[in-house]
Amino acid sequence: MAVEKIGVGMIGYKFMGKAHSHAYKDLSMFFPQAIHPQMLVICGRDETGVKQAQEQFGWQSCETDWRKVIANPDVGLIDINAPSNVHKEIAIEAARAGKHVFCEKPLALTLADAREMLREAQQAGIKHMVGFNYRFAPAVQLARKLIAEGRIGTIRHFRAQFLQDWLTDDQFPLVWRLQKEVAGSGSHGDLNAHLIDMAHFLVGGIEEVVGMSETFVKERPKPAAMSGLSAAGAAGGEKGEVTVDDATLFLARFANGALGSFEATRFAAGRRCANTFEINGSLGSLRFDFERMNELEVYFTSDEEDVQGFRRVLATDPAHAYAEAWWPPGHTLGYEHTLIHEVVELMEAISENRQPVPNFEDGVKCQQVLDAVELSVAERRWVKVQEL
Ligand code: SOE
Repeated sequence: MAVEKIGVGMIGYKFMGKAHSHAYKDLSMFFPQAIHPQMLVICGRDETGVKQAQEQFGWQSCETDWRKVIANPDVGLIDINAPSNVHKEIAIEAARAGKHVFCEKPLALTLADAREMLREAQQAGIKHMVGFNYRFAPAVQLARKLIAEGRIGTIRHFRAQFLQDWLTDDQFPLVWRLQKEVAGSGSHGDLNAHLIDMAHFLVGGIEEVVGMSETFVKERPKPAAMSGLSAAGAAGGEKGEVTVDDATLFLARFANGALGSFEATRFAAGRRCANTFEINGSLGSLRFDFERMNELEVYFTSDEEDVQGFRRVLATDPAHAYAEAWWPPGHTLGYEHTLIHEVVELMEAISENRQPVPNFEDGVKCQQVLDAVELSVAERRWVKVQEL
């Protein structure tokens, strides 16, 4: 049977644009049965920048007007990885045109916007996906399987951190990620969003939260040009206000009785992408650290007393998710593979005519917790997620 194809139009071409492009490019080599994405058109506002990305990433053409990408009859899937403030408008227009949508996280700037995106996507009957890529690390899939099989018993604690350090220099420029009207929030929407999704995936729904937040450096040099995480472009001289959080911490109570703690910061000197969780259950514990993403640390109370302790499982054997598509056991995977697995899920969902997971519903659930924490910070109180 001939493998199906789908034309992709991608809006955005920086860090995530490169990561998504790489996923579309490699997918068919390792997952030949999945629908083959055709990299038709990449879109960005800066003509020179997007042209360069087109050539470097391997797209057939480039465009500066996203509406033309949506209108292209050969495009069946719109991939949105531009800054968060444009997600909503593009996603809704794509859905109305009957195109499937793969949108980066956080889904929107606010819960109201995220709900509108979900509503429109459902009305249009398209497939929709949100980019919580860390779910797709085989070690995280293993954690989910062990929990589902009851191997660590009743979950008592979920303890998660996403620590970065790219803002420790107070001369780092005021990039779009530090502007509320473009990014929605700072470390909260960028990093806690991943932790919240991980908590939903592994533990379940969150009932109530209480949080605290800080912006340590309140003004930064305006960049010469918009840049992503790169410090290049600092113009020197004029400063502007940082309007998002540098760090946001919160506590949570899960519907199943478990307790959670979450910490997101861009000020953890020495921590580059320390996305970690530890889960303690009545029969054991699990620990994951993205910087060692092929490993899951496991502890089982049922082990003989004289050998009890955490042990390291390398999630690269045929028993582990996605492993057979890749290399022989022990040949490890990297960040980019989480994005390839994400796209595999999207392609399988399209061919099986079901919604991919995580989809806009998961994006809305995440946004609900994000907004509940912001309300808690503003009003200095516990907030029930259902209030929103
Ligand atoms: C920057 O803080 C960032 O690239 C996030 O935007 C990503 O979602 C996360 O995966 C890594 O850090």
